[in-house]
Amino acid sequence: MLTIAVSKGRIFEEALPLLAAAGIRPVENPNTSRKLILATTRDDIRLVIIRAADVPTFVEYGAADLGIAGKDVLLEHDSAGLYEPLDLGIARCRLMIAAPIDRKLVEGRIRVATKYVKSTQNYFARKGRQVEVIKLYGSMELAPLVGLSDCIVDLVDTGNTLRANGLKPLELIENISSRLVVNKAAMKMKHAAIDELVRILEQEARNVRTQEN
Ligand code: PRT
Ligand code: MG
Repeated sequence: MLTIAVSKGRIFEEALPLLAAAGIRPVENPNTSRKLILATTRDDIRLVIIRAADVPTFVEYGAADLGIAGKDVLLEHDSAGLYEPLDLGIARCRLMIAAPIDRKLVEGRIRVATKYVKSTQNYFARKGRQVEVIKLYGSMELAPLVGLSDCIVDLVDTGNTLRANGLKPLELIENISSRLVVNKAAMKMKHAAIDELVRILEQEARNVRTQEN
């Protein structure tokens, strides 16, 4: 039995066609079912439905053999305990610095509000810039509007959320997409099954990319 950890919402939706290529179709819809363990049309594969930020933890500890997680989440997690064999190319967005339209980023020490503390610290450290990082769990866009911070670091897709709050993107930190992650022990113990799945997902992710271009 292989257990795959996924989060509801955009990752689940975009992973469905990839999983279907491997014959994996959940027998229930996690958006309507309250079940956290979903059987699939393959009796050797089940899905566990967890919060996006918890996927690396479940996989690292072997509670799931595989998982699908955003690169943003993986960058915040110490991923020494995981293999990351595949970029699935789904749930794409950009990790960016953003600030109010009418404000320039001042020289010197600035305050940055974000959920992505590690990525933010690493980015500004690479630039040799002193910043004070303020950890938030959501609604980052609000922080510069009420004087909590000078700017934010957040994920941007269409840019609508920034625009709606009078913010503009300033700098790209990282292009983000979702990755397949694998538990290190499972990779050894269940090598044949995992290897086969990785190959199919890789091929299907490539097909999707070709269709897009
Ligand atoms: O929502 P929940 O609190 O349960 O957890 P989560 O926010 O971690 O999960 P979810 O499902 O919202 O996001 C899962 C993953 O999708 C993230 O880890 C990213 O890798 C990826 N992803 C892709 C995104 C976006 N695009 C995205 N646009 N995650 C979040 N957003 C948010 C962003 O934070 C901002 O609030 O959408 C808003 C910006 O979108 P635009 O289109 O207005 O620019
Ligand atoms: Mg969300």
